[in-house]
Order: sequence, then C-alpha cells, then structure tokens
Amino acid sequence: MPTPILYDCTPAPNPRRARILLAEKGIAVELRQVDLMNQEQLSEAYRAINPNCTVPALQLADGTVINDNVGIAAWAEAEKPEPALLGRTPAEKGLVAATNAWVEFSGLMPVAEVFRNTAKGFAGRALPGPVNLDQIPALAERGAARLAAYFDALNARLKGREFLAIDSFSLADITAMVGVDFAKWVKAEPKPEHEDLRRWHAAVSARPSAKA
Ligand SMILES: N[C@@H](CCC(=O)N[C@@H](CS)C(=O)NCC(=O)O)C(=O)O
Repeated sequence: MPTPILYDCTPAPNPRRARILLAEKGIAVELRQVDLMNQEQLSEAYRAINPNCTVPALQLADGTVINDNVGIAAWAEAEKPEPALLGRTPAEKGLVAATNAWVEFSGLMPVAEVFRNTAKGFAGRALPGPVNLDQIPALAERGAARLAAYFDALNARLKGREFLAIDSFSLADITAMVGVDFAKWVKAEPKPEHEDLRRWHAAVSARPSAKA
C-alpha cells in the first residue's frame, strides 16, 4: 500500500484520534502539519484538499481525501481488518458506532463548547469550519454542565468493564480517552469518586498508541 498522507496538527485532539487508530492498526502514514494556530486550515491550498477546513484529513494514493475520524476508521478497518476496532459481530459494530457517536456528542462537544466560547484566541472562530462564528458565553456555561453529566455517565458505563463499548478495545475507547484529555484544556477532569472512569483511563492511556 503506498503511504497515505495524514493532515495533522500535533496538539489538537481530533487528529490525535486518527493517529492513535492508525497506530493500533499498524498503518504507516506520512504526517503533514497544518498550522491551526496561524489558520493555515483556512488557506486556499488546504481548502483545496479539505473544504471542511479541519484536521484530520487522510489523503490516499489515488487522491481520495477522507476528512473525518469515523471515515478514516472505516477506511482503515476495511484496508486492514485486524485488529478489529469497529467491532466483529453485527451487534458489536452497532455498539461501537453508537457509543462513539454518544462520546462525540456528549463528551467532545461540551468540551469544545466551553473551550471555543471562552478562549480569547477563538474569538470569531467559535466553531471549526470555513464560516467565522462569534463566541456565545452561555454555550460555555451549558457545555460545563453537559461535561459534568457526561463524566458521571461515562463512569457509570465503565462500571465493571475493561472497555467502553464492547469486550475489546475500540474506536469508542479512543474517542473517549482523547475526550478526557481534551477536557484538561478547560480544567475539567473526572472526580476522585469516578473510580471506574479513572481505572479505564489509566489503562487505555498506557497503550503505546496513546503516544502516537
Ligand atoms: N468531526 C471531525 C472534527 C474535526 C475537527 O473539528 N478538528 C479540529 C481540530 S481538533 C479542527 O480542524 N479545527 C479547525 C479550526 O478550529 O478552525 C473529525 O472527527 O475528524
């Protein structure tokens, strides 16, 4: 397989999800940094690659660009089925997809709501994408409340479980682990009593892929 190009930004949470997934799969990619701090994602050159103006984006040898984590995971699983990260049985596949969607909506989105509606550097850029949008302080407040509820729910889901969605490590674990680390950007972390969440987070963070 010719080496695909992963448009990346080392400190950003969403490209980290893709790097971890590809590391778990053992799929080599060439990393190309997109300088989000200087809005390189809005440049004509990057827009021509990914009109969504976001990272990650994976460019295949034939020029195809896959510009979302779930799509990159689907491509990687089809290209290299082992280790399976999207579930093996029909039921597992459904559980991984549903759990990943829940983590994106109930975990990543609240952190982004707090961060992007408070950080001075994101004034006028409250959402990723080609359209400039103003910050709404009330969304930061709502995001903080949603995030607290999410940590409670995530802890409950992990009770007595090694992994979040199914009995093996999956895309949902990657998204949720990156989400817990992203929450530190807004000074939020699981409470001491979130014992199952803390145990799981320590275990998945110890996998070599977490450093990708
Ligand atoms: N749903 C997309 C989200 C991608 C996304 O929002 N990426 C952020 C970096 S973490 C971005 O590109 N932001 C650009 C911006 O803020 O303008 C995915 O999972 O790939």
